[in-house]
Amino acid sequence: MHDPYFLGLDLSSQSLTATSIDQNGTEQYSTSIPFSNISSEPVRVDSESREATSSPLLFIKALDRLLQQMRDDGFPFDKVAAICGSAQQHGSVYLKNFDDIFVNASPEHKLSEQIDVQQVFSFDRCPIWMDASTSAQCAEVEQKLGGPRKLAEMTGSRAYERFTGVQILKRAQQFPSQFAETQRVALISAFMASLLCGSLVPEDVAEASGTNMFNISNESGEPEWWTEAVEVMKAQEKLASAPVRGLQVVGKIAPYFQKRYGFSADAVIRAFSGDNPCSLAAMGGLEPGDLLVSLGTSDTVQWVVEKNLLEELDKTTQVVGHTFRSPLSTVPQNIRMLVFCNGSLTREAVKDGKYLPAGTSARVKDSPVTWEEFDTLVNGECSAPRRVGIFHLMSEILPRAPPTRYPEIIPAEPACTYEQACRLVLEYRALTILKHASHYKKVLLTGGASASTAFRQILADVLNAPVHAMAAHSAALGAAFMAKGETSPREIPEPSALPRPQIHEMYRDLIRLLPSESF
Ligand code: XUL
Repeated sequence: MHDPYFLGLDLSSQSLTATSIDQNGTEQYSTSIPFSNISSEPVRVDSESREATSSPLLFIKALDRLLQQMRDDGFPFDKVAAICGSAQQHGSVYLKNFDDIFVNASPEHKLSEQIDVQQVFSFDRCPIWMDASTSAQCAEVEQKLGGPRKLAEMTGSRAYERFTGVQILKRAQQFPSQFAETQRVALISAFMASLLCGSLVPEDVAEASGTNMFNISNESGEPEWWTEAVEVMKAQEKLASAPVRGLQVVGKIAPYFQKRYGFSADAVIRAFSGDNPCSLAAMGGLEPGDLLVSLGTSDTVQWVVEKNLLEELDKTTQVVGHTFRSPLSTVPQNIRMLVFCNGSLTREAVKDGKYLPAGTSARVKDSPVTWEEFDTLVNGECSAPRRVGIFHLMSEILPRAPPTRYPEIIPAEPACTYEQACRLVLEYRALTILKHASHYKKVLLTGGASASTAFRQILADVLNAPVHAMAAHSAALGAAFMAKGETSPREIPEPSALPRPQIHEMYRDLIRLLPSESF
Protein backbone atom coordinates (compact mmCIF):
# COMPACT_ATOMS: atom_id res chain seq x y z
CA MET A 1 0.00 0.00 0.00
CA HIS A 2 1.36 3.45 -0.96
CA ASP A 3 1.80 5.89 1.98
CA PRO A 4 -0.02 3.68 4.50
CA TYR A 5 -1.66 4.91 7.70
CA PHE A 6 -1.70 3.09 11.04
CA LEU A 7 -4.71 3.64 13.20
CA GLY A 8 -4.84 3.46 17.01
CA LEU A 9 -8.06 3.51 19.03
CA ASP A 10 -8.43 4.02 22.76
CA LEU A 11 -11.60 3.22 24.63
CA SER A 12 -11.24 4.71 28.12
CA SER A 13 -13.87 5.01 30.85
CA GLN A 14 -14.88 8.43 29.46
CA SER A 15 -14.27 8.49 25.70
CA LEU A 16 -13.26 6.75 22.49
CA THR A 17 -10.28 8.29 20.69
CA ALA A 18 -8.66 7.62 17.31
CA THR A 19 -5.14 8.65 16.33
CA SER A 20 -3.36 7.77 13.12
CA ILE A 21 0.29 7.95 12.14
CA ASP A 22 2.00 7.57 8.80
CA GLN A 23 4.93 5.41 7.72
CA ASN A 24 7.38 7.83 9.40
CA GLY A 25 5.52 7.70 12.71
CA THR A 26 4.20 11.25 12.29
CA GLU A 27 0.76 11.86 13.74
CA GLN A 28 -1.67 12.68 10.92
CA TYR A 29 -5.06 12.76 12.58
CA SER A 30 -6.73 12.54 15.97
CA THR A 31 -10.29 12.86 17.19
CA SER A 32 -12.23 11.87 20.27
CA ILE A 33 -15.85 11.15 21.16
CA PRO A 34 -16.67 11.84 24.84
CA PHE A 35 -19.16 9.30 26.19
CA SER A 36 -21.01 12.17 27.89
CA ASN A 37 -22.20 13.15 24.37
CA ILE A 38 -23.88 9.77 24.06
CA SER A 39 -25.05 8.84 27.54
CA SER A 40 -25.97 10.72 30.71
CA GLU A 41 -24.40 7.92 32.75
CA PRO A 42 -21.38 6.39 30.94
CA VAL A 43 -20.21 4.79 34.20
CA ARG A 44 -22.69 3.68 36.86
CA VAL A 45 -21.28 3.35 40.36
CA ASP A 46 -23.47 1.89 43.10
CA SER A 47 -22.15 3.15 46.41
CA GLU A 48 -23.87 0.33 48.37
CA SER A 49 -22.68 -2.67 46.39
CA ARG A 50 -19.54 -0.89 45.09
CA GLU A 51 -20.39 -2.12 41.62
CA ALA A 52 -19.12 -0.08 38.64
CA THR A 53 -20.48 -0.86 35.20
CA SER A 54 -20.82 0.54 31.69
CA SER A 55 -22.96 -0.49 28.78
CA PRO A 56 -21.35 -2.43 25.92
CA LEU A 57 -23.93 -0.88 23.60
CA LEU A 58 -22.41 2.49 24.51
CA PHE A 59 -19.05 1.25 23.20
CA ILE A 60 -20.66 0.33 19.87
CA LYS A 61 -22.46 3.66 19.68
CA ALA A 62 -19.15 5.41 20.34
CA LEU A 63 -17.48 3.41 17.54
CA ASP A 64 -20.27 4.42 15.14
CA ARG A 65 -19.89 8.08 16.12
CA LEU A 66 -16.11 8.01 15.93
CA LEU A 67 -16.02 6.51 12.43
CA GLN A 68 -18.78 8.87 11.35
CA GLN A 69 -16.74 11.82 12.63
CA MET A 70 -13.66 10.56 10.79
CA ARG A 71 -15.68 10.23 7.60
CA ASP A 72 -17.01 13.78 8.03
CA ASP A 73 -13.41 14.98 8.47
CA GLY A 74 -12.42 13.31 5.21
CA PHE A 75 -10.20 10.72 6.89
CA PRO A 76 -8.60 8.48 4.22
CA PHE A 77 -9.89 5.09 5.42
CA ASP A 78 -8.53 3.40 2.28
CA LYS A 79 -4.95 4.20 3.38
CA VAL A 80 -5.23 2.30 6.68
CA ALA A 81 -2.92 -0.71 6.60
CA ALA A 82 -3.36 -1.82 10.23
CA ILE A 83 -5.43 -1.03 13.31
CA CYS A 84 -4.56 -1.68 16.93
CA GLY A 85 -6.31 -0.50 20.05
CA SER A 86 -6.22 0.16 23.72
CA ALA A 87 -8.96 -0.14 26.32
CA GLN A 88 -9.53 0.38 30.00
CA GLN A 89 -8.23 -2.83 31.52
CA HIS A 90 -10.05 -5.73 33.23
CA GLY A 91 -13.60 -4.84 32.12
CA SER A 92 -15.51 -7.64 30.43
CA VAL A 93 -18.35 -8.04 27.97
CA TYR A 94 -20.72 -11.03 28.26
CA LEU A 95 -21.79 -12.24 24.84
CA LYS A 96 -24.68 -14.54 24.10
CA ASN A 97 -24.41 -14.49 20.33
CA PHE A 98 -21.67 -12.28 18.89
CA ASP A 99 -22.37 -13.28 15.27
CA ASP A 100 -25.86 -11.84 15.54
CA ILE A 101 -24.27 -8.35 15.39
CA PHE A 102 -23.22 -8.86 11.79
CA VAL A 103 -25.72 -11.38 10.41
CA ASN A 104 -27.99 -8.81 8.84
CA ALA A 105 -25.94 -5.67 9.37
CA SER A 106 -26.49 -3.30 6.47
CA PRO A 107 -23.63 -0.89 5.72
CA GLU A 108 -26.31 1.72 5.04
CA HIS A 109 -26.96 2.02 8.78
CA LYS A 110 -25.07 2.42 12.02
CA LEU A 111 -24.14 -0.84 13.71
CA SER A 112 -25.64 0.21 17.05
CA GLU A 113 -29.02 0.88 15.44
CA GLN A 114 -29.20 -2.65 14.09
CA ILE A 115 -28.28 -4.54 17.23
CA ASP A 116 -30.73 -6.61 19.20
CA VAL A 117 -29.22 -6.21 22.67
CA GLN A 118 -31.18 -9.15 24.10
CA GLN A 119 -29.86 -11.47 21.39
CA VAL A 120 -26.25 -10.34 21.48
CA PHE A 121 -25.45 -9.85 25.18
CA SER A 122 -26.21 -12.14 28.08
CA PHE A 123 -25.66 -9.20 30.47
CA ASP A 124 -26.46 -5.71 29.23
CA ARG A 125 -24.02 -4.06 31.67
CA CYS A 126 -20.33 -4.90 31.86
CA PRO A 127 -18.15 -4.58 34.93
CA ILE A 128 -15.30 -2.06 34.57
CA TRP A 129 -12.02 -1.44 36.36
CA MET A 130 -13.61 0.76 39.07
CA ASP A 131 -15.71 -2.15 40.35
CA ALA A 132 -14.99 -3.17 43.95
CA SER A 133 -17.95 -5.50 44.52
CA THR A 134 -16.27 -8.91 44.48
CA SER A 135 -14.39 -9.12 47.80
CA ALA A 136 -16.21 -12.37 48.67
CA GLN A 137 -15.13 -13.97 45.39
CA CYS A 138 -11.55 -12.74 45.92
CA ALA A 139 -11.42 -14.47 49.29
CA GLU A 140 -12.92 -17.63 47.83
CA VAL A 141 -10.50 -17.93 44.91
CA GLU A 142 -7.43 -17.16 47.01
CA GLN A 143 -8.47 -19.88 49.40
CA LYS A 144 -9.07 -22.40 46.58
CA LEU A 145 -5.94 -21.55 44.61
CA GLY A 146 -3.37 -21.76 47.38
CA GLY A 147 -3.42 -18.26 48.86
CA PRO A 148 -2.51 -14.75 47.68
CA ARG A 149 1.20 -15.40 47.14
CA LYS A 150 0.60 -18.49 45.06
CA LEU A 151 -1.94 -16.64 42.94
CA ALA A 152 0.53 -13.77 42.48
CA GLU A 153 3.29 -16.19 41.52
CA MET A 154 1.13 -17.93 38.95
CA THR A 155 -0.85 -15.00 37.51
CA GLY A 156 1.06 -11.84 38.45
CA SER A 157 -1.46 -10.62 41.03
CA ARG A 158 -3.25 -11.79 44.12
CA ALA A 159 -7.03 -11.66 43.71
CA TYR A 160 -8.29 -8.15 42.99
CA GLU A 161 -11.96 -7.12 42.83
CA ARG A 162 -11.79 -5.56 39.37
CA PHE A 163 -9.94 -8.48 37.76
CA THR A 164 -11.97 -10.36 35.20
CA GLY A 165 -11.89 -13.83 36.81
CA VAL A 166 -13.72 -12.88 39.99
CA GLN A 167 -16.21 -10.82 37.99
CA ILE A 168 -17.01 -13.93 35.94
CA LEU A 169 -17.33 -16.02 39.10
CA LYS A 170 -19.70 -13.48 40.65
CA ARG A 171 -22.03 -13.67 37.63
CA ALA A 172 -21.85 -17.46 37.56
CA GLN A 173 -22.88 -17.54 41.22
CA GLN A 174 -25.49 -14.79 41.25
CA PHE A 175 -27.10 -15.12 37.84
CA PRO A 176 -26.66 -18.78 36.84
CA SER A 177 -29.21 -18.86 34.02
CA GLN A 178 -27.95 -15.66 32.35
CA PHE A 179 -24.43 -16.94 32.81
CA ALA A 180 -25.31 -20.28 31.22
CA GLU A 181 -26.41 -18.38 28.12
CA THR A 182 -23.00 -16.70 27.83
CA GLN A 183 -21.09 -17.92 24.78
CA ARG A 184 -17.95 -15.91 25.43
CA VAL A 185 -16.61 -13.44 27.96
CA ALA A 186 -14.38 -10.94 26.16
CA LEU A 187 -12.27 -8.25 27.75
CA ILE A 188 -13.33 -4.82 26.51
CA SER A 189 -10.16 -4.61 24.40
CA ALA A 190 -10.83 -7.95 22.69
CA PHE A 191 -14.50 -7.02 22.26
CA MET A 192 -13.53 -3.86 20.34
CA ALA A 193 -11.06 -5.81 18.19
CA SER A 194 -13.75 -8.44 17.56
CA LEU A 195 -16.18 -5.76 16.40
CA LEU A 196 -13.69 -4.51 13.83
CA CYS A 197 -12.92 -8.04 12.65
CA GLY A 198 -16.57 -9.12 12.59
CA SER A 199 -15.64 -12.27 14.52
CA LEU A 200 -14.49 -13.10 18.02
CA VAL A 201 -10.73 -12.65 18.58
CA PRO A 202 -8.54 -13.38 21.62
CA GLU A 203 -7.04 -11.13 24.30
CA ASP A 204 -3.34 -10.25 24.17
CA VAL A 205 -0.97 -11.36 26.94
CA ALA A 206 -1.05 -8.00 28.73
CA GLU A 207 -4.82 -7.98 28.93
CA ALA A 208 -4.87 -11.64 29.94
CA SER A 209 -2.58 -10.65 32.84
CA GLY A 210 -5.46 -8.56 34.22
CA THR A 211 -7.75 -11.53 34.71
CA ASN A 212 -6.03 -13.60 37.47
CA MET A 213 -6.25 -16.52 35.02
CA PHE A 214 -3.17 -16.07 32.78
CA ASN A 215 -0.21 -18.32 33.53
CA ILE A 216 2.50 -15.67 33.79
CA SER A 217 4.83 -18.14 35.48
CA ASN A 218 5.29 -19.85 32.11
CA GLU A 219 8.11 -17.78 30.67
CA SER A 220 8.62 -19.99 27.66
CA GLY A 221 6.33 -21.46 25.08
CA GLU A 222 2.96 -20.27 23.96
CA PRO A 223 0.79 -17.98 26.12
CA GLU A 224 -1.71 -20.02 28.09
CA TRP A 225 -4.45 -19.74 30.68
CA TRP A 226 -3.86 -21.35 34.09
CA THR A 227 -6.45 -24.12 33.88
CA GLU A 228 -6.96 -24.46 37.63
CA ALA A 229 -7.79 -20.75 37.95
CA VAL A 230 -10.09 -20.85 34.93
CA GLU A 231 -12.02 -23.70 36.59
CA VAL A 232 -12.23 -21.97 39.97
CA MET A 233 -13.55 -18.80 38.27
CA LYS A 234 -16.12 -20.98 36.41
CA ALA A 235 -14.78 -19.57 33.14
CA GLN A 236 -14.30 -22.88 31.31
CA GLU A 237 -15.59 -22.62 27.74
CA LYS A 238 -16.22 -18.90 28.19
CA LEU A 239 -12.79 -17.64 27.17
CA ALA A 240 -10.79 -17.55 23.93
CA SER A 241 -8.82 -20.82 23.77
CA ALA A 242 -5.58 -18.98 24.63
CA PRO A 243 -4.31 -15.41 24.74
CA VAL A 244 -1.99 -14.26 21.95
CA ARG A 245 1.32 -12.42 22.00
CA GLY A 246 1.21 -8.64 21.81
CA LEU A 247 0.80 -7.08 18.36
CA GLN A 248 -0.29 -10.35 16.79
CA VAL A 249 -2.50 -9.98 13.74
CA VAL A 250 -5.88 -11.41 14.74
CA GLY A 251 -7.93 -10.68 11.62
CA LYS A 252 -8.86 -8.31 8.85
CA ILE A 253 -11.38 -5.49 8.88
CA ALA A 254 -14.96 -6.80 8.52
CA PRO A 255 -16.80 -6.28 5.20
CA TYR A 256 -19.35 -4.08 7.03
CA PHE A 257 -16.65 -1.46 7.75
CA GLN A 258 -15.10 -1.81 4.29
CA LYS A 259 -18.43 -1.05 2.66
CA ARG A 260 -19.62 1.66 5.02
CA TYR A 261 -16.38 3.63 5.42
CA GLY A 262 -14.12 2.51 2.57
CA PHE A 263 -11.45 0.60 4.50
CA SER A 264 -9.27 -1.58 2.28
CA ALA A 265 -10.04 -5.30 2.48
CA ASP A 266 -6.33 -5.81 3.30
CA ALA A 267 -6.39 -3.73 6.50
CA VAL A 268 -5.33 -5.97 9.38
CA ILE A 269 -6.31 -5.81 13.04
CA ARG A 270 -3.64 -6.47 15.65
CA ALA A 271 -4.59 -7.78 19.10
CA PHE A 272 -5.85 -4.89 21.21
CA SER A 273 -4.18 -4.24 24.56
CA GLY A 274 -4.74 -2.31 27.77
CA ASP A 275 -4.41 1.46 28.15
CA ASN A 276 -1.39 1.20 30.44
CA PRO A 277 0.70 -1.01 28.10
CA CYS A 278 -0.34 1.14 25.13
CA SER A 279 0.86 4.30 26.83
CA LEU A 280 4.23 2.58 27.23
CA ALA A 281 4.28 2.14 23.46
CA ALA A 282 3.67 5.88 22.99
CA MET A 283 6.59 6.61 25.29
CA GLY A 284 9.13 4.42 23.56
CA GLY A 285 8.92 1.66 26.18
CA LEU A 286 10.68 1.50 29.52
CA GLU A 287 14.28 0.71 30.49
CA PRO A 288 15.49 -0.63 33.84
CA GLY A 289 15.57 2.27 36.32
CA ASP A 290 12.60 4.10 34.74
CA LEU A 291 9.54 4.61 36.91
CA LEU A 292 6.62 5.65 34.75
CA VAL A 293 4.04 7.56 36.81
CA SER A 294 0.82 8.31 34.98
CA LEU A 295 -1.60 10.69 36.68
CA GLY A 296 -5.06 10.31 35.21
CA THR A 297 -8.49 8.99 36.19
CA SER A 298 -6.52 6.17 37.74
CA ASP A 299 -2.96 6.89 38.85
CA THR A 300 -0.63 4.12 37.69
CA VAL A 301 3.04 3.37 38.23
CA GLN A 302 4.98 1.00 35.97
CA TRP A 303 8.51 -0.38 35.79
CA VAL A 304 10.12 -3.32 34.01
CA VAL A 305 11.24 -6.48 35.74
CA GLU A 306 12.96 -9.52 34.38
CA LYS A 307 10.47 -12.00 35.76
CA ASN A 308 7.48 -12.30 38.04
CA LEU A 309 10.02 -12.53 40.86
CA LEU A 310 8.65 -12.76 44.34
CA GLU A 311 11.61 -10.66 45.46
CA GLU A 312 9.98 -7.89 43.49
CA LEU A 313 6.90 -8.17 45.65
CA ASP A 314 6.77 -6.35 48.90
CA LYS A 315 7.71 -9.02 51.38
CA THR A 316 6.73 -7.24 54.53
CA THR A 317 3.34 -6.01 53.49
CA GLN A 318 2.66 -9.13 51.40
CA VAL A 319 1.70 -9.14 47.81
CA VAL A 320 0.74 -5.76 46.40
CA GLY A 321 0.49 -4.47 42.87
CA HIS A 322 0.51 -6.44 39.66
CA THR A 323 2.88 -8.06 37.22
CA PHE A 324 1.75 -8.20 33.64
CA ARG A 325 3.34 -9.47 30.47
CA SER A 326 4.44 -6.66 28.19
CA PRO A 327 2.84 -6.78 24.76
CA LEU A 328 5.78 -4.86 23.28
CA SER A 329 8.62 -7.28 23.63
CA THR A 330 9.14 -10.35 21.47
CA VAL A 331 10.89 -12.12 24.36
CA PRO A 332 8.66 -12.42 27.45
CA GLN A 333 9.19 -9.26 29.47
CA ASN A 334 7.18 -8.36 32.55
CA ILE A 335 6.06 -5.02 33.90
CA ARG A 336 5.24 -4.31 37.53
CA MET A 337 2.29 -2.00 37.99
CA LEU A 338 0.66 -0.22 40.91
CA VAL A 339 -2.83 1.14 40.37
CA PHE A 340 -4.64 3.71 42.49
CA CYS A 341 -8.30 4.43 41.92
CA ASN A 342 -8.31 7.88 43.57
CA GLY A 343 -6.65 9.86 40.81
CA SER A 344 -7.80 13.01 39.03
CA LEU A 345 -11.45 12.82 40.13
CA THR A 346 -10.42 12.84 43.79
CA ARG A 347 -7.93 15.70 43.28
CA GLU A 348 -10.64 17.64 41.51
CA ALA A 349 -13.13 17.05 44.36
CA VAL A 350 -10.56 18.44 46.81
CA LYS A 351 -9.81 21.44 44.57
CA ASP A 352 -13.53 22.17 44.21
CA GLY A 353 -14.09 21.91 47.97
CA LYS A 354 -16.32 18.84 47.60
CA TYR A 355 -14.07 16.40 49.47
CA LEU A 356 -12.24 18.09 52.32
CA PRO A 357 -11.29 16.95 55.82
CA ALA A 358 -14.11 17.38 58.37
CA GLY A 359 -13.94 20.97 59.66
CA THR A 360 -12.01 22.36 56.66
CA SER A 361 -13.89 24.92 54.67
CA ALA A 362 -13.52 25.45 50.96
CA ARG A 363 -12.27 28.73 49.58
CA VAL A 364 -15.16 31.10 49.13
CA LYS A 365 -14.89 32.32 45.56
CA ASP A 366 -17.24 33.36 42.83
CA SER A 367 -15.80 30.90 40.35
CA PRO A 368 -14.23 27.48 40.89
CA VAL A 369 -10.50 27.36 41.71
CA THR A 370 -8.62 26.69 38.45
CA TRP A 371 -5.83 24.14 38.20
CA GLU A 372 -3.34 27.02 37.75
CA GLU A 373 -4.51 28.61 41.02
CA PHE A 374 -4.44 25.21 42.70
CA ASP A 375 -0.86 24.77 41.54
CA THR A 376 0.20 28.13 42.96
CA LEU A 377 -1.46 27.63 46.29
CA VAL A 378 0.12 24.23 46.95
CA ASN A 379 3.51 25.24 45.56
CA GLY A 380 5.00 26.15 48.93
CA GLU A 381 7.33 24.24 51.18
CA CYS A 382 6.37 20.85 52.57
CA SER A 383 3.46 22.19 54.64
CA ALA A 384 2.98 19.40 57.11
CA PRO A 385 6.14 17.37 57.53
CA ARG A 386 4.67 15.30 60.32
CA ARG A 387 1.27 14.81 58.83
CA VAL A 388 -0.42 12.72 56.15
CA GLY A 389 -3.88 12.83 54.62
CA ILE A 390 -5.63 9.74 53.30
CA PHE A 391 -7.93 10.58 50.42
CA HIS A 392 -10.36 7.80 49.47
CA LEU A 393 -13.27 9.48 47.77
CA MET A 394 -13.77 6.21 45.87
CA SER A 395 -13.06 2.61 46.81
CA GLU A 396 -9.28 2.35 46.72
CA ILE A 397 -7.34 -0.47 45.11
CA LEU A 398 -4.03 0.11 46.95
CA PRO A 399 -4.50 -0.04 49.87
CA ARG A 400 -7.72 -1.95 49.41
CA ALA A 401 -10.18 0.34 51.23
CA PRO A 402 -13.79 1.55 51.09
CA PRO A 403 -14.67 5.15 50.24
CA THR A 404 -14.82 7.60 53.13
CA ARG A 405 -17.11 10.60 53.70
CA TYR A 406 -14.11 12.80 54.58
CA PRO A 407 -10.39 12.42 54.00
CA GLU A 408 -8.63 11.21 57.12
CA ILE A 409 -5.85 13.47 58.42
CA ILE A 410 -3.25 12.00 60.79
CA PRO A 411 -2.90 13.62 63.27
CA ALA A 412 -6.30 15.33 62.96
CA GLU A 413 -5.35 18.33 65.12
CA PRO A 414 -4.83 21.19 64.50
CA ALA A 415 -7.56 21.36 61.83
CA CYS A 416 -6.07 21.79 58.40
CA THR A 417 -6.71 24.63 55.98
CA TYR A 418 -8.02 24.31 52.44
CA GLU A 419 -4.49 24.98 51.07
CA GLN A 420 -2.98 22.29 53.29
CA ALA A 421 -5.64 19.78 52.21
CA CYS A 422 -4.83 20.55 48.55
CA ARG A 423 -1.18 19.83 49.21
CA LEU A 424 -1.86 16.75 51.31
CA VAL A 425 -3.82 15.06 48.51
CA LEU A 426 -0.76 15.37 46.24
CA GLU A 427 1.62 14.26 48.97
CA TYR A 428 -0.56 11.24 49.69
CA ARG A 429 -0.18 9.94 46.15
CA ALA A 430 3.58 10.49 46.15
CA LEU A 431 3.95 8.73 49.52
CA THR A 432 1.92 5.69 48.43
CA ILE A 433 4.21 5.37 45.41
CA LEU A 434 7.30 5.65 47.64
CA LYS A 435 5.94 2.92 49.86
CA HIS A 436 5.55 0.35 47.08
CA ALA A 437 7.76 1.17 44.08
CA SER A 438 11.29 -0.14 43.79
CA HIS A 439 14.43 -0.17 41.57
CA TYR A 440 14.07 3.27 40.06
CA LYS A 441 16.55 6.01 39.21
CA LYS A 442 14.30 8.46 37.43
CA VAL A 443 10.61 9.25 37.28
CA LEU A 444 8.93 9.68 33.89
CA LEU A 445 5.73 11.61 34.46
CA THR A 446 2.68 11.63 32.20
CA GLY A 447 -1.07 12.15 32.36
CA GLY A 448 -3.16 15.29 32.87
CA ALA A 449 -1.80 16.21 36.33
CA SER A 450 1.81 15.99 35.10
CA ALA A 451 1.42 19.65 34.04
CA SER A 452 1.44 20.70 37.72
CA THR A 453 4.85 22.09 38.71
CA ALA A 454 3.94 21.67 42.38
CA PHE A 455 3.11 17.99 41.88
CA ARG A 456 6.37 17.44 39.96
CA GLN A 457 8.40 18.88 42.84
CA ILE A 458 6.48 16.87 45.45
CA LEU A 459 7.15 13.67 43.48
CA ALA A 460 10.85 14.50 43.07
CA ASP A 461 11.21 15.19 46.82
CA VAL A 462 9.15 12.26 48.04
CA LEU A 463 10.62 9.71 45.61
CA ASN A 464 14.12 11.21 45.82
CA ALA A 465 14.59 11.05 42.06
CA PRO A 466 14.58 13.50 39.16
CA VAL A 467 11.21 13.92 37.50
CA HIS A 468 11.07 14.13 33.70
CA ALA A 469 7.75 15.47 32.43
CA MET A 470 6.96 13.54 29.27
CA ALA A 471 4.32 14.58 26.77
CA ALA A 472 0.91 13.84 28.31
CA HIS A 473 0.61 10.25 27.23
CA SER A 474 -1.87 9.04 24.75
CA ALA A 475 -2.87 5.42 24.74
CA ALA A 476 -4.37 5.96 21.27
CA LEU A 477 -1.02 7.16 19.93
CA GLY A 478 0.67 4.13 21.50
CA ALA A 479 -1.93 1.90 19.86
CA ALA A 480 -1.16 3.55 16.50
CA PHE A 481 2.52 2.67 16.94
CA MET A 482 1.51 -0.85 17.90
CA ALA A 483 -0.57 -1.02 14.70
CA LYS A 484 2.70 -0.21 12.91
CA GLY A 485 4.37 -3.00 14.90
CA GLU A 486 6.78 -0.88 16.94
CA THR A 487 7.06 1.68 19.74
CA SER A 488 7.47 5.42 19.32
CA PRO A 489 11.12 6.62 19.46
CA ARG A 490 12.21 7.19 23.05
CA GLU A 491 12.65 10.87 23.93
CA ILE A 492 13.36 11.82 27.52
CA PRO A 493 13.51 15.56 28.17
CA GLU A 494 15.72 17.22 30.80
CA PRO A 495 14.35 16.84 34.34
CA SER A 496 11.72 19.39 35.29
CA ALA A 497 12.12 18.83 39.05
CA LEU A 498 15.12 17.66 41.07
CA PRO A 499 14.97 15.94 44.46
CA ARG A 500 15.98 17.75 47.66
CA PRO A 501 17.45 15.06 49.94
CA GLN A 502 16.73 16.81 53.27
CA ILE A 503 13.06 17.15 52.35
CA HIS A 504 12.99 13.53 51.20
CA GLU A 505 14.15 12.47 54.67
CA MET A 506 11.16 14.25 56.23
CA TYR A 507 8.79 12.53 53.87
CA ARG A 508 10.33 9.10 54.33
CA ASP A 509 9.50 9.35 57.96
CA LEU A 510 5.83 9.69 57.13
CA ILE A 511 5.42 6.31 55.47
CA ARG A 512 4.75 4.69 58.84
CA LEU A 513 1.55 6.76 59.13
CA LEU A 514 0.11 5.32 55.92
CA PRO A 515 -2.53 2.60 56.10
CA SER A 516 -1.21 -0.89 55.46
CA GLU A 517 -2.82 -3.59 53.40
CA SER A 518 -4.62 -5.92 55.75
CA PHE A 519 -4.67 -9.53 54.65
C1 XUL B 1 -5.19 -0.91 35.57
C2 XUL B 1 -6.47 -0.26 35.87
C3 XUL B 1 -6.73 1.11 35.33
C4 XUL B 1 -7.54 1.05 34.07
C5 XUL B 1 -7.96 2.46 33.69
O1 XUL B 1 -5.03 -2.09 36.29
O2 XUL B 1 -7.33 -0.80 36.52
O3 XUL B 1 -5.53 1.81 35.12
O4 XUL B 1 -6.83 0.41 33.06
O5 XUL B 1 -8.49 2.54 32.43
